[in-house]
Amino acid sequence: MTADAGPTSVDATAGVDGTGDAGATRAEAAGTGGPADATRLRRLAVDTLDANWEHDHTVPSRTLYPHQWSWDSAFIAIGLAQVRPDRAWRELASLFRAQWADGRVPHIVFNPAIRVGAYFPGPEMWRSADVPGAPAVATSGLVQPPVHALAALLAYRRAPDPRGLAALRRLYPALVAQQRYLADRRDVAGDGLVCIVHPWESGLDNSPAWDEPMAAVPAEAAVMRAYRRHDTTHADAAHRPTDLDYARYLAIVAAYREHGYADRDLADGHPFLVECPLFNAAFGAAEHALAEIAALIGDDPGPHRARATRITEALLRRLHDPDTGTFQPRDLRTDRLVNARTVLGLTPLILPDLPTRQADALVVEARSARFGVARRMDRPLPTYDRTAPDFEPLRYWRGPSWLNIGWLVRRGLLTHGHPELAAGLRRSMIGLVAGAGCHEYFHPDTGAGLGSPSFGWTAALVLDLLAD
Ligand code: 2M8
Repeated sequence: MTADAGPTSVDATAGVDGTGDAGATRAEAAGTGGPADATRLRRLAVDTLDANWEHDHTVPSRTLYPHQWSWDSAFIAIGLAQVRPDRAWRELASLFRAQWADGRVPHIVFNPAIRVGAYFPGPEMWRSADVPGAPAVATSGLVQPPVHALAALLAYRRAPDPRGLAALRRLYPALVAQQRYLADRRDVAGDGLVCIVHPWESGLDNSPAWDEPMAAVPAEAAVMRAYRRHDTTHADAAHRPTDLDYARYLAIVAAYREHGYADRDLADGHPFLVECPLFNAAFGAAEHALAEIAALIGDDPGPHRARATRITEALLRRLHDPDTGTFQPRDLRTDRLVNARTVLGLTPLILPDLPTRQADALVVEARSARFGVARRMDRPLPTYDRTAPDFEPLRYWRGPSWLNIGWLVRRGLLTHGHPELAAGLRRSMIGLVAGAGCHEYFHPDTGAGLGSPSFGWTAALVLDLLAD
């Protein structure tokens, strides 16, 4: 049981389906009620964001994640833009203040006011202060999917005023530097795609997508006896990555840290090198967003459009699996595509220039029994093929439903002309929050809330969904 302060769940039975959709599922009915229901959900979401606000950023969760996380801040800014636009811009600005000289945006920015030991692994494990070019504040040395340019653009669209434009103008060079870091330093295979050097960089930490590459990382679960994991005191251990996962996470962190977080020669021995479809789809979507931001602030969108085209081409060339019609991560240490069919494979739908044939195949995959996207969804979108024998409905990114992923897939469905499926997914996601509150993730069969009960991006993205 988690112990976050803040609002608890809304009454799951209170929603009445105002659209008259006979046969709507319980979760859908709870979320598609009339205006009173939407008002209550909005209140819950705003209260959650307010409770998690911490001087210049929003913590994902007061207990489990008491610092600032990179892609969380991006999703959170999208929701904040609607209700507290000033905070949306402060959220992004504080994250980018911690950008390293090489352009990397660290995946965690540690709040020095939080007691040592409140999160594991903390600053003592990362030792960013030892690295030239790291900011004054302690950070991790990893990155997360670059959804920030898209977030900044969408935040501006929700609050298109002169302050927003000024904020966009200030952020633009930092967003460009973030992309340049990824393009110049992380293209380990020289194929135009970004390589992630740790599963934490994917954001889907223990996804079955990483089982094959992680199996090659030498580590023993017993190593964890020397440490105190903080997550399992706030969340059920059965819902979290295992000790063996953590032993491997730490081994990969140590390897990168000992290398001074330098990205040259990674191919010679770094233990985890993977090209992830979601990370690279975000990388391409960022160039599309930067093109629009450039146009808004009077800069040249052309180079961004050209880069976006090249990224989509590289994704098609390197990560598209013609046998399944979906996108799969590529393990650069074996140069093979990973087999597990996870929701990562659907996310290139967010690329507007994905060709129709491949986009259609992704929609077929999304509608299959594996993921169950439908006009009327009877269960939430899972993060992993629900027909797989190792599908785990409770364990973090190995099955449960997450709002940020559903939000991205819905965006992709809208982009590629599937408004009815997008509407079904939207209703299902709103229904999850109406039924269980702003939880971190949800049981993919029952919709029960799991993880932190007061989670930042769930609150922010439900606000965004309600506004559409
Ligand atoms: C989770 O990851 C952190 C490590 O970065 C953790 O488990 O401690 C993931 O869900 C990640 O996607 C997310 O950004 C982070 C904070 O919400 O938590």
